[in-house]
Amino acid sequence: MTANFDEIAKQLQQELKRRAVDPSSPDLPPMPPTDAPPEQQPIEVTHGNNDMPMVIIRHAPSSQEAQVYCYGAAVTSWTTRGEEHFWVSDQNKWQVGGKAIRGGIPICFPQFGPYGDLVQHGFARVSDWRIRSTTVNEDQSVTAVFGLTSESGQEAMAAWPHKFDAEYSVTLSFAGLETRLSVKNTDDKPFSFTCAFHNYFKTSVVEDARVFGFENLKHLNRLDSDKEMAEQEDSGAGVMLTEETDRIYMNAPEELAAFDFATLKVLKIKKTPTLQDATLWNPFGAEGADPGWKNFICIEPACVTKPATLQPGETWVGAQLLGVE
Ligand code: TA6
Repeated sequence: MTANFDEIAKQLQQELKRRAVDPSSPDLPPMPPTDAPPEQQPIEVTHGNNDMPMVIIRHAPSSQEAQVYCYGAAVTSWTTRGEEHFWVSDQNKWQVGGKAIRGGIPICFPQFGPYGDLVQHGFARVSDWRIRSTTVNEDQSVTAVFGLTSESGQEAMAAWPHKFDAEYSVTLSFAGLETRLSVKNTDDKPFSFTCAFHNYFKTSVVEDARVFGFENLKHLNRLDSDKEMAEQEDSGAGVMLTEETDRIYMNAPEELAAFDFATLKVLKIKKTPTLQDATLWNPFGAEGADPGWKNFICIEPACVTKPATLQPGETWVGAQLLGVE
């Protein structure tokens, strides 16, 4: 007998719909009622530090919460059962139009680092993004979408003469936190860009972290004029940071992980192939380092060594999914 896949797909869809609307479903915990106070709603549009506009996203069935500032579309907090997974500097001034928010997930776009004519890491992290939509999806995941276009006339964009429409969606689901950047070329000529999700993961102390997924990969050592370093043998113990480190691993695998020996926490990072590189950074107290450097490790899915090029009308998408165990 041939299986009728269309029929099975239809039934599955109906089942998902039923679960989304039926709070008594035994498999999925209920969402808060729609008349619950704002601080219990899946999406709360509010103000954060220094009265800056911010969105709080809540996925009550898995006790997750995330905070995203419109300035830089910066995710500054992600908690599971109240436990924070991002480091945020206590030196931040929290000013729209000021310095980029340091910590969480700054978006580096359309330039990673100093490689180009723009300000370090591009203008996305120092631009004011607009909230485009907020949605509770059928599978109970919750999404907030932010937009930034060349039409918004922000000062930091002046040095990049291209027309574009960028959309950044932040989703909480049973799988974890997903961030997704899509960039559309709305110009009549092609353009290229580099980018990264500059994740600042919180560590008990950075020396207790081990990073898995970088074994047997070449990397550029940014502390040595981007010298290409040979692959390191896989000892099975992960990469450990014991001194200032600033690397770009080329062709990094789609799954990476960080293990914290002090808390026994495993952080998993899945990334799309469009983010072919991944960086590893900690300043280890070097001159100018943030005083909080001991408590973070930056692992950043990135598109750096082969910039993305978009023809007029084309769209590029890069995403990461972060999970914790
Ligand atoms: O991704 C690592 C890196 O490019 C480092 O070289 C370091 O400069 C870091 O980002 C932070 O940059 P920022 O401009 O935020 O101080």
